[in-house]
Amino acid sequence: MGLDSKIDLKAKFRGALLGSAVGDALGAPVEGYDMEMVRSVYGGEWEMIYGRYTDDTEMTIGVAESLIENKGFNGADMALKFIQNYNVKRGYGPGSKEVLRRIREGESLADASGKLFGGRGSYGNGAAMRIAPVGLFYFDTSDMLWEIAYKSSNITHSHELGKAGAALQALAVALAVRGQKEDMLLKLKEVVKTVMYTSKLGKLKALLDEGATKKRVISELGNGVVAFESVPTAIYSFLRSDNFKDSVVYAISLGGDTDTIGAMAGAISGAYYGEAAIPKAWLERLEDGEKGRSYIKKLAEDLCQIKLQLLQGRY
Ligand code: RVK
Ligand code: MG
Ligand code: MG
Repeated sequence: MGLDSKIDLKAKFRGALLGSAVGDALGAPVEGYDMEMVRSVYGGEWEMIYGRYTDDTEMTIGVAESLIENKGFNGADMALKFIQNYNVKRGYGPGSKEVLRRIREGESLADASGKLFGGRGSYGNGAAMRIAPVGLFYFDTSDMLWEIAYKSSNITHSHELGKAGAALQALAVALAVRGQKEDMLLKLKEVVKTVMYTSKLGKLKALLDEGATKKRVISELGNGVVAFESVPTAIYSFLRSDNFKDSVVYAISLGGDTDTIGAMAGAISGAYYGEAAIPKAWLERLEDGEKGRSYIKKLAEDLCQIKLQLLQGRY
C-alpha cells in the first residue's frame, strides 16, 4: 500500500498511543465494576479521576520503545523492556507477572510463556492491550503486522486465542490509521482463522445492525479479562461510535475489564480520529511524570518518524 499523502500519520500515531493511555487511565478506577457501579462513579460527566495509567500502558510503552530502538521487532529486547519498566503497582495480570519473573530469573524466552496455565499458555488480553504500536508500525503491511503481532504476544501469551486476539486488535489499529472504518469488519473477517473470533465478529455485525442494548453486548461479546471477551468488544465500541469520546465512554460503561477495553477502544479510535479528537480535559489529567503523557507523545512521534524513513527507503 502506498502512503496517502493526505493522511496525517503523526497525528494518528499520537492519537493511538495517547488515546490508549487515556482509555486505560479513565477505566482504571472502575476495573472489575459492573455497569451500574461504573455509572455511579462517573455519572454523566466522565471526568478523568486520577489520570494514572496501569500495566496496559506500561507494557505499550515497552513495545513502542523496543520497536523504535530496533527499528522493528526484536523479541529479546522487547522482553527486556517489559522487565525494565515493570512496576508491580501498575496492576499486572497473574500470568504476565509470572512470565516476566521467569524470564528475569533466566528462563529462555522461547519456553517461559508456554508453561503457564498447565502448559496451555495464556489467552488473557495482556498481549492485545499493549499491541497498538505494532498496529501503527506495520499499518501498511498486513502480513508483517500479523506475524509481528503473534511474535510479540508470544513473549507472555502463547495460547492461540491470546495471540489471535492481539493480532485482531493490531489490525483494527492499522485499518484505523488507513481510515478504513466502513470495511473494517470485512477486512478483519478476511484474516481471522479461529472459529472463536469468526463467531464473535459475526455477532458483532448483528449487534451493530440491531443497535443492541449494553446487556446484550456484554452477554454476546463479553467484557472480561480474556482476549476473546474484550478485543471484539473494543472493536464494537469503536464501530458503533462516531467520535473518540463516545467510543471510550461506551467501552468503559460496560463495566468489567474497563481499563483494558477502554485502552483498546482508545487506541483504535485515536488512530482513526487523531490526537485532536481526544478531549483536552482527559489529556491534561493524564499523568505527566517519568514516562507519562509527554513521553508517550514523543514515543508516538519517534515511531512515526522511523516508519516514514523506512517507507522512504532511508534504512
Ligand atoms: C489486572 C484458563 C486463563 C487462561 C487459560 C484467564 C491487568 C485467567 C490488565 C488469567 C488486564 C486471566 C489483565 C488473565 C491482563 C488466561 N486457562 N484461564 N489458558 N489464560 N486465563 O493472567 O496479562 O489487570 O483468569 O495471562 O493477560 O489491566 O488470570 O494476564 O485486564 O485470564 O490484567 O490472563 O492480564 P493473564 P494478562
Ligand atoms: Mg490494567
Ligand atoms: Mg484491565
